[in-house]
Formats: sequence, structure tokens, C-alpha cells
Amino acid sequence: MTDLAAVKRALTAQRIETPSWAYANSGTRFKVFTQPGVPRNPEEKIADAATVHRFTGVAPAVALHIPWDKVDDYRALTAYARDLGVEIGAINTNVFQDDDYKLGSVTNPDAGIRRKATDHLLEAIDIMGQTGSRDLKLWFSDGINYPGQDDLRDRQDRLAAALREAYDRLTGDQRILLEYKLFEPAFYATDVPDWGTSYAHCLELGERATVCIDTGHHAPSTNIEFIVAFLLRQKKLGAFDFNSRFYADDDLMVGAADPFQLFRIMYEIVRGGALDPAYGIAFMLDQCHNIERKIPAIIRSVMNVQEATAKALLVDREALTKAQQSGDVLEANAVFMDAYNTDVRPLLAEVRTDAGLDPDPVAAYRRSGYDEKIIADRVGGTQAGWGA
Ligand code: PSV
Ligand code: MN
Repeated sequence: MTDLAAVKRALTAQRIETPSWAYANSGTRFKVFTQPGVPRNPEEKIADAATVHRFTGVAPAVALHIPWDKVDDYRALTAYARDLGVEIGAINTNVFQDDDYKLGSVTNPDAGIRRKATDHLLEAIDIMGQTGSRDLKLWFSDGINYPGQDDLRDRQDRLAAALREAYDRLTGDQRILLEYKLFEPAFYATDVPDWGTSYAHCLELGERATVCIDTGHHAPSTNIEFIVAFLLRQKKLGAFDFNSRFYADDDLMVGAADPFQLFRIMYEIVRGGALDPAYGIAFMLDQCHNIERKIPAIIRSVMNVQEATAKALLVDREALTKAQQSGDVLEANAVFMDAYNTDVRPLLAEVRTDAGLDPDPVAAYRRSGYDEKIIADRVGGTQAGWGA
């Protein structure tokens, strides 16, 4: 039997971090469709993130991307965020947009370019010191397009050297989250293509380095929950970048493409005792809202994670273990599916009402007038964009 009070406590304590860049204009390589009311600076992105937190109650941190969110005074930005009720979360590095990085950043054959990229990682760690961020999230677009273009193994050595330098700069509770991605922008070989490569580098680095799973970064049909279970067992899972995909790295709303996969992932999190924020996993979103209104889409995404989590918490673990141990394949699967097929929306509505929130965060946002206000206020200036 599931302890409903414990399920509600776990849902109330859940934390989800939203990304500053999801509030900005974004698109595909073919077209960016701009939207009215989009933030023009990091402060306005933070205000939007605070709005998501106000309506959901479980999104109290916003991840920054440097240099997209570069400011002169990070302490002032942090104080501004705190006044609005949110913290600065992970600091994301960007070693993929300068012309210098055409042949790679930390794996570039040119030592000068490697130095520049590594210095950027160190700069991000300095910023973490000023914002109080715990997490340095590293994603490298590094890779090659053609067989023979560069030496695959040398590139691993260069990567390891840069990671070591950044790792040695960490202090206090700071840590590295190393993200992997199968392909794009490199099309033949990527330098951190999969969880195994990330895991091996993290292992070499030490305790403060863990893997970040971006759910959109795998080959089709990859069993992501297996990766979650494996990394949890090794104490090497540090974070998620949640989003969903139908084809490649689509960055659609998490839970939109495959809510069953999200449930299976969250079940492994619950099974591993890793849902509690004290465990240390950063549950982040990494999405782009190219055609839909951004703030309600992010609220919806947070709710999708909550729904998958609620279902995972409802799995009757005792009944499941009993069925598994007696080899009752059908019953084990039925117990699992019973939880997945439960409509958890009334339960989550109760959790929200108990927390003093509106049970329907999207409707409450729509009624609030915030959307109309940002459209009216944010006129002039330059809208923030993915890559701007
Ligand atoms: C790369 O595709 C990625 O998932 C990384 O997390 C980046 O930091 C993020 O997207 C934004 O470009
Ligand atoms: Mn990502």
C-alpha cells in the first residue's frame, strides 16, 4: 500500500530548475519567430522564471548561460533574483558560438584556442562564486565532421586536460555536471557523445564531477531509465536537462513526446531515493519554445514532471517486489502500469491547494495579467534570443 501522505510530502518538496534561455526567442536553423513580451535582459528572464515559480511553487532556481546572461554585477543580479523569490542555479558555459571554435573548443588542435575555451570555464567558476551557484554545467559541441579530420584519441587527452583544470578550480560545494550529446553540430564523431564517455571522464576527475543527462541527446530508442539506474548506483548522476524529442534534439516540452518514458525515468529516481533535493540531483529543464507562449509552456513542463513523479511515487513497491521475486511477469508489469495509468491530476491539485497555490497553474497564469503586462511593457530594446 502506498503512503499517500508521504507521496504528498515528496511532491511538495520537489524542485525543478528552469533555464534562462527558454524565456528568450528561439527557433530552428531555418527561422526564429519572435514573440511579443520576450525578455530583453537577464533581469527580465529572471522575472519570468520567478513567475513560473509563483504559480507552480516548485521552480525556485533559474539556470544562467554565459555569455547570454553576462552582467557587470553578478552579486546584484543574485540579490535581484532573491528579491523575486528565486536563486541562481547552474552556470552553463558556452564554448560553441565563437568563430574560433569551428574545429572545437577544449579539443581544438590549436593550443591558443584551447586556452581561450578553458579560460571561459574558469570564468564561469568565478561567476559561480559570485552567484552562490553550486553547479557548473559543461556541454561541448566539440567533434569532427569527417573521418581523419583530427585524431580521436588526442582530442580525448585535450578534453581531459581542460576538465582537470576546471575541476581543480572548484571550491566549497561546487561541482561539474558533464553533459553528453550524440551528434550535432558535429556529424561524424562527437567528443562527449554518450553517458559512458561522460562517466569515464567524471570518474577520472573525482567526486565533484557527475553526469548530466539531457533527455534529448540520445539515439532513438535508447533506454534512458537504464542509464539513470546505472549512474545512480555508481553515485555519478548529477543532473537532468529535461525536454522531449520526436526526432533529434527537438527541445520540446518535457513529457510532451513520451510521458511514459518520463514516468520510467522518474520511477528510477524514486527507486534510487534520489528525488529529495538533499540527494543533490539538479532536475533542470532545457527547452526551446519556438512557436508557443513561453511562460505557460514552462509551467506546463513543470507540471508534466510533477505528474510523472506523482505516478512514480504511486508505484506499489511492496507489491512490485513480491511479483518480481516470485517471477510473476504479468503481475509485476500490471503493478507498474497501474501507477502509470492513475490520473494524478486531482492529487496534484490537492498538493497545490495545500501549499496555497491555485490548483490549475496555467489557468491562474492566464488570469493573472502577467502576459498582457510583459507584452505592453517590453517594448523597445533588443529581445534576448538563443545565441544572443
Ligand atoms: C546543447 O544542445 C544543450 O543541451 C546544452 O545544454 C546547452 O547548454 C543547451 O543545449 C543550450 O544550448
Ligand atoms: Mn542540455
